[in-house]
Amino acid sequence: MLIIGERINATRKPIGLAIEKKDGDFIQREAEKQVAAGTNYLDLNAGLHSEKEKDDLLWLIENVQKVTEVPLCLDSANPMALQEGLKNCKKRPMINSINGEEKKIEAFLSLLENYQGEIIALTMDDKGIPETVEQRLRITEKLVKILNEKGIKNEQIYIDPLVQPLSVNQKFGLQFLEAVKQIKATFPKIKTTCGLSNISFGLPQRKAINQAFIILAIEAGLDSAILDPLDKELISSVYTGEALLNQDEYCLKYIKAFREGKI
Ligand code: THG
Repeated sequence: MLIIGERINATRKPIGLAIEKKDGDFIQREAEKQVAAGTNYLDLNAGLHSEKEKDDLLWLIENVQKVTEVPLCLDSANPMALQEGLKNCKKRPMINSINGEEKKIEAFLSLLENYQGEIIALTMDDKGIPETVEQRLRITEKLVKILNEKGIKNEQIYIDPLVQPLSVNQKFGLQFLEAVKQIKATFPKIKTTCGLSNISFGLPQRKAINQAFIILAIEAGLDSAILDPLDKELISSVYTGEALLNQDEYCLKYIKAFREGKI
């Protein structure tokens, strides 16, 4: 399971404030803590609607790269911000994300000329997030076709079938898991990811739900998740889930994580 650390996200109050005050030390510490916890990528999200998003994203990139070489995951819906961000990453970052919206897709695709890195594609289009697993699969097929035409290989693609809150609809958990299974069965080389904690939004004891959901998602074939790597019990769920589901030969990753104090 590839872990993408979610904590540097402007929608979190302390991060929003640090960006506003240009408190680079705070951002650097958030990066270091997640790296120490074993994150494979660091998600950087500079905020949704701000016209400063591009500059703020560049500032985040600059600060994080001062303290770590862990690759970045540029989390933006703004093609200009992503384009400038890509130019300023020392290591090839992951792009988070593109989706099937017709008006936007051309701008995103022009970013991808000769792009060798990984890219997250959301299963949504002009009609928003689809209601059924079937529609998610149709959007996946469309996105894969468009990306392949741009020279992006299936191995570079992470499909995000979009986790929605269980508090809104009791079927949303199962629907996500089913979407992961079908996407993996249809496109064996394609990987899947998600923003895990969306599942528990609006319910008490969110961490308990996140911890259970990640195990079910690993069983469904989820390859990666955007999550809080400082949630030690959640990380324990990742390692126990992988060991129990034959994704950890001789339980070596589990034992190593224990020895390193990660679980
Ligand atoms: N898919 C993809 N990218 C994504 C998402 C997704 N990026 C953003 C988001 N969803 C995943 N990242 C976060 C980052 C922080 C928090 C949740 C998801 C977070 N949430 C607490 C809350 O919602 O209450 C806030 C608690 C706090 O302030 O610490 O922190 O789905 N591809």
